[in-house]
Amino acid sequence: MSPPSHLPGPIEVERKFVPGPDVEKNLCALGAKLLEEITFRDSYYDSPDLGLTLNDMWLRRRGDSWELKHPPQRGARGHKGASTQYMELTSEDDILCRVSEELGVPCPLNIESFGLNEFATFVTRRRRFQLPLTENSNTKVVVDLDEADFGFAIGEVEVLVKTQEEVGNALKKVEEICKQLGVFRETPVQGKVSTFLQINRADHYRKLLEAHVI
Ligand code: V4E
Repeated sequence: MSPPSHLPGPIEVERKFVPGPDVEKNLCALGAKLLEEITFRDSYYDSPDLGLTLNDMWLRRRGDSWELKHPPQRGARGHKGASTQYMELTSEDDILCRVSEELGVPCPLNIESFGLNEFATFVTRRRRFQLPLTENSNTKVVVDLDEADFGFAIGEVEVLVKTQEEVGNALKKVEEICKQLGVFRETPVQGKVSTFLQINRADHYRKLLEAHVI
């Protein structure tokens, strides 16, 4: 048997949900604890020909930090059914390398030098809950309840794993928690960025739909 393939960063396995009126009561019933309440601005960037997002690469500035979300396997999409799996790079050097590779340009000294355009910017108020570990499962599960400043609310259940081999179990876990919270749906739920684009940048949104990125 081949050894597990270790990756440079964790894989975020997530499932989004529409937060109904009972979600907080159900979180409480499952023993969830409020970990933090934070507010942050995300600004997303792409090249003029949309060379990042059309390949499912999401470069953002969250507060003062750069972050890049991309599918764990090259050429693949990060969404499978209604769940998603993305790796997140937070080191500026790693982001520079990955973005320059994707855009087919030499690696500049800093991200600003790519000359990218901001295509979405919004503020999110996030309440993050953590579910207790149980006797049967020591998987850490986090639930975020987000409210964006353009009048959009979304929830997500998230498990972080280190290897591709762990993704299958993580997918089962997020589904199970969505069911326990009474928010499970078979069909994908659109997130903040997609909704922002649908409202504000219909052309970009249409291109992403046509490329099966969203
Ligand atoms: C990956 C992605 C986008 C980037 C934003 O990712 P998202 O998880 O929606 O944002 P957020 O604020 O919850 O990030 P976190 O704090 O958890 O790191 S925009 C579109 N995608 C692709 C995508 C997709 N195709 N389908 C679904 C259901 N979600 C995202």
